[in-house]
Amino acid sequence: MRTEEPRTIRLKDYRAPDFRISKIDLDFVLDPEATRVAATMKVRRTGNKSASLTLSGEQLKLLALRIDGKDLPENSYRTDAETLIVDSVPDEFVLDIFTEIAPASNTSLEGLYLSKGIFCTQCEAEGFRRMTYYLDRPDNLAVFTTRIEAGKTKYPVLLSNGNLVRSGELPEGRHFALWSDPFPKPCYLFALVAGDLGYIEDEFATMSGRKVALRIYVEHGNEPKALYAMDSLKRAMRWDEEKYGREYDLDIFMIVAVSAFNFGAMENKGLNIFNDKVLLASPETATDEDYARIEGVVAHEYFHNWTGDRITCRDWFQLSLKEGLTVFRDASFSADMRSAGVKRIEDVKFLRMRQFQEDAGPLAHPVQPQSYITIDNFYTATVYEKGAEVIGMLKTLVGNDGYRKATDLYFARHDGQAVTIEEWVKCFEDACGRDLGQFRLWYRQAGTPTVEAIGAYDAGTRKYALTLKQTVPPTPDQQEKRPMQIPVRLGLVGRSGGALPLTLEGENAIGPEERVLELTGAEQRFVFVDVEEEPLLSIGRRFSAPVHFNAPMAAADRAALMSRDGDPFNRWEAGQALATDVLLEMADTAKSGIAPRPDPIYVDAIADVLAHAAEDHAFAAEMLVPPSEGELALKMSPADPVAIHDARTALIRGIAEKHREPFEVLYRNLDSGDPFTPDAASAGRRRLRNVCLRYVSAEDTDASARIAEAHYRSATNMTDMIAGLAALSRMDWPERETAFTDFHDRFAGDPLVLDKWMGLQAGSPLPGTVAQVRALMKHPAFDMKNPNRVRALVGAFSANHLRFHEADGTGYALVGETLRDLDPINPQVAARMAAALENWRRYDDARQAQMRAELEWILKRPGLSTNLFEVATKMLG
Ligand code: 0A1
Ligand code: ZN
Repeated sequence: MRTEEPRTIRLKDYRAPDFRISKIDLDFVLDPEATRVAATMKVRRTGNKSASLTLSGEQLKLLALRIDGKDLPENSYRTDAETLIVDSVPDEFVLDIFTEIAPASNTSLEGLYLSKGIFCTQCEAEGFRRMTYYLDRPDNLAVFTTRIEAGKTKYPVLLSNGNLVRSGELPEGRHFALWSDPFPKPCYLFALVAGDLGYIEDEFATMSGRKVALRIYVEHGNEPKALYAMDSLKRAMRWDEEKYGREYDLDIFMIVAVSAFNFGAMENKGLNIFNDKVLLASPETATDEDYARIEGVVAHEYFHNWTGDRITCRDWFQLSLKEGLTVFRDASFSADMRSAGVKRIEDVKFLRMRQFQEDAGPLAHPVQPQSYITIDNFYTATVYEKGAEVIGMLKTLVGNDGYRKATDLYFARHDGQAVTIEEWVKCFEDACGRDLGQFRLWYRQAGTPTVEAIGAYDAGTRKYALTLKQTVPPTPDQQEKRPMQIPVRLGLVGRSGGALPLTLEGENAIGPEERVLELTGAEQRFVFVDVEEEPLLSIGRRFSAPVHFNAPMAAADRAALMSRDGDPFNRWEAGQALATDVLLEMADTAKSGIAPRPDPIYVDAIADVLAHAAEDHAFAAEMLVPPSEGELALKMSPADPVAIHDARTALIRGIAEKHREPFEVLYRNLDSGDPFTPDAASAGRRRLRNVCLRYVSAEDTDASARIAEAHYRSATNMTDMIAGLAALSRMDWPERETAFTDFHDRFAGDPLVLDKWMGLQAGSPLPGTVAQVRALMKHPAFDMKNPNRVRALVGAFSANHLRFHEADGTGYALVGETLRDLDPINPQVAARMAAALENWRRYDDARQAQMRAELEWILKRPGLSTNLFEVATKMLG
């Protein structure tokens, strides 16, 4: 049990620092057990005359301190576990700090650590303080130079931010490199890499004609697997010039892929560091999903160069300033590279699964949080994905031209600064002449609003009156909520399928076929005139706001929208809404012990999807996948994992049975036999064929197992292999074992591929999955110290809705135990994985009690990290 309560940091307490460090020269003498760090800083007092200099530092051995070249006597400064305080310092001085650190025993992967023998750093959010004492806060911008010294054989490559100034040989087989970054930056963007790495190289000519060298460093042998990332990088660089007018600024841009990394990747200035999972790809080892992810993350980190690095955050409460905006930018890029409609569907699915769940539970917080214990816990779906939705709404409200004017103003006004979300919004007000007072609530109010839409048609007057009501639910710390400004994009669809013009009462000209209403009050009425027939309401097109759109509608009307809505996103949405209604009813039936049967309205509506599948493979694939078990659980109270699973399985079997022939024909015809290319069209074709596999093997009989095995055996790329294995993972037939063994033996040397093998087993609905996961935790490829391994196995298991919520509590025990074991090794990752339990109040009493017990047990652990303490306490709170 913790003895002292960790401190809560609040936005309202923000104060500018009393000192500024404008320049820092770092010198690293690398050694796995004892790295020496010498830091020389130019310090100037900018605030309170009598303030002591307080710097942050953790897990440091302080060797010496000098002010203006003179050693400081020990009685003139103090240190504790988190700070260094020096009293009575001059107004301007040079501070030298000499520290020693032990990268080899750093398992938290914050600060300087070793990943497979490669030195690398992770400084966001507060890792820099694990190398030296510093003003480790994003509002201190300094110019960095970095000298790195190490043994040449083991560490031939020495990298840091900026441009290489000099490098050379030293006695005793050692060498050095000196890097200089001319752009002032906060220390969270600092990076250092040293190791034996191979690389690929390319060049980019910027819009003003400057040549930029591009390098991606990987483990030797992996060079070809970095080519797709390089291609993505060049496309992202061009896109940012064309769409945002942003040009790259240094002479070189480098990416390094490492195997041990807490997140996806990191936007360090000029030296991005990537988790190898989101960088390496080849047709034999990566799925289409991996390719798309790599393209998106490479773009995301590159885009941070302007939205994050050149303009950074004043404090960590402004995190969404860079993250929400950069996610919005990478999503727009992916939409331009691939199918915009399908990308939007994928993003909304993710938002609903992760962010809506977070927003409805004990960890709910606004896009701009007001307090935290550790900022690491706020790299959340709310800050990232809801933050991106907020930017999307701004763009909808001010239009494309207004958006470009506002972002141009933002870059011009704030380049080189550490700013706030408020300053970002102000740019929109100034550039577009709008008052966004109410809009700001999107940053401050947590909780997912519900927009209820009731339409009434009067055939006599040919008017359609639409009443929109909004409610924002109470969330922890925020009981009272005010109405938000919600852009509602909508259309009216005629019974025969045509779009009806949207003319509001009082307008002279005939209105457009789609428009955006601004809902600002708790309830508002919009009257459309000259509506020639009773329309079907298509509301929330392209998901115009991160809300629950609630428009009651007959099943037959939803089925009509599924095939006729002019907006593809809402065709998909209508299908999801109908499937959800059908599945929830089936789950209710299943609960009472009766075999559930699907509503024929939905099953029949699938015929139209199949008939039009050739028009857009990827879109058809999305239309054919009913909401996941996890998504359904968010809509059922209490959620019943077994009933939900049985209902969904029965629905898929019902659809398969009804449309057997078209599924078989599609499945056969989509097999092109062409060699693999990662482009969107080929990926879409594979995706649809693999969804068809789900249906043609739906019965899970021995014949199904043979189909799935044949699919696996004939696959020529990882996407298809995984689809075959995923089908087999549901089936208790010998083919399953044979195929999994075959896969294991083929990829035994490739941890990233074995992760997929582990994940599929952890996601199996078969009984015995808990035991299987426990067995896999003893597999030689499993490593508690590598976050990718833990996420692939235990993370995948906690997303297995049926087996994680096993009635006997063994699933919870497995995850609870893992969290307790992982916490002392890597608290950041442990705290993130604890989100598996955030929903505990949504289940029946018995399951609630078991999950609660796991959380209580976590809190009793001696030496618990503040990371896990914060999330577990809030979950129980
Ligand atoms: N800024 C990175 C994400 C990131 C955040 C924290 C990290 O370590 C604690 C690492 C990476 C991004 O948005 O890509
Ligand atoms: Zn980011």
